[in-house]
Amino acid sequence: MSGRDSGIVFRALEEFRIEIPSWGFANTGTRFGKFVQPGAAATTEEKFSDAGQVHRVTGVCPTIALHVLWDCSEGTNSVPSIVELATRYGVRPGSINTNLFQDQIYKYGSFGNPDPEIRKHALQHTIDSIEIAHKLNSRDITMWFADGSSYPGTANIRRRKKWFEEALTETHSRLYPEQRLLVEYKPFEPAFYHTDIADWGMSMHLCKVAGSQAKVLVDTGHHYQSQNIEQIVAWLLSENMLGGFHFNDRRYADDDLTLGSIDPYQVFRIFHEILFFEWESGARADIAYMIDQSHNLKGKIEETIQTVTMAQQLFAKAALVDHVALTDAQMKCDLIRAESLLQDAFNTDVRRQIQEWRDSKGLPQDPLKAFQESGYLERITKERAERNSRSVSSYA
Ligand code: RM4
Ligand code: MN
Ligand code: MN
Repeated sequence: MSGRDSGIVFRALEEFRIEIPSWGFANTGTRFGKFVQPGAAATTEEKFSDAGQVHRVTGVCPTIALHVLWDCSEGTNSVPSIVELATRYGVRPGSINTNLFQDQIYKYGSFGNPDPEIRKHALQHTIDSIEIAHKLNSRDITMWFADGSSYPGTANIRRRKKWFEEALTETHSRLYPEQRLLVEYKPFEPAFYHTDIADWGMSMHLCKVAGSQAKVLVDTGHHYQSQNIEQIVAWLLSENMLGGFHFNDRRYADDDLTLGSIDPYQVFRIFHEILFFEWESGARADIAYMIDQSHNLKGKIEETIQTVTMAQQLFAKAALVDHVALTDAQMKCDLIRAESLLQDAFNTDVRRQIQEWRDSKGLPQDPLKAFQESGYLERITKERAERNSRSVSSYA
């Protein structure tokens, strides 16, 4: 690798950070049942502890995303204990995720529910989440809605849109000045006929109605098959409406597989659009990189480390694209040269430079190996196995 390229990889790694989800360490499954892992985390403390291990060996995951109902069961009263966990395990709370999909009252929706009392209840949960975020010094409040309908004719789509506009505007008015509201979209599931925020256009519309601190959150698994996600990213960037990502990979739908396990070139193309935009505009895009995966089968901590190191590699590769040459080739419609510039960058092996960067930071060259040799997994497996074996995994 040339000196120019090594320098670029180093600089890219200096700026790259990615947030890990607390729920990535807990037992998860499919709608047919949960698969229990003996070492899975069941408490917020265990999630912080596991996240701390990922940060310890990678050095690039200083924050953990929290899900309000799962991690802050006592609302704002949970704040002191979370602050304590953050200090103890060396990872700060990151984005705060509202939960408007789990409680029975949300069977027919939250912000889109025809019942004004339920809409009010959902709004109160959101306001509480903003307060929790503020007390934890978390900037981003992330909202994903399961709202929608499963049979034609059963919901008034336009009215529900209006209720969303109202509730998100109210939510936005409660934000603290430094906070952001990130609004996620998803085409289907759990609703199978219409979903209230089904795509980036709907999310962007609602964000624009709500106010300037609201931005779109792109979950890479939340698109139809073969949709061009990097084009969506480019459009959102040019509209200053891209707030962040939930990274994961997919083969069929919202599969929540390991990032880059199916289509690493797509993640590379997404990073390329961001870095190309930054080069062209001369400004850093204010984007939260987050992981949102469901580690059903592979060891959760190991899979998280695998994801983080893959993200680093793809980001570093994307940084290698020669923007001056690419612009020139694009303007001259030199298709072969333009495409080759992307392919050459993607095909560059950056692993050696990443190891050198880790070395320079006093981090293990091989984070996965360092974790596997640490004895941590054996220890938590011993500590948690008995309890986890008693956890309910079936719906019967
Ligand atoms: C959803 C969505 C949200 C996440 C939940 C658990 O599919 O991706 O971001 O909070 O799952
Ligand atoms: Mn998500
Ligand atoms: Mn999802």
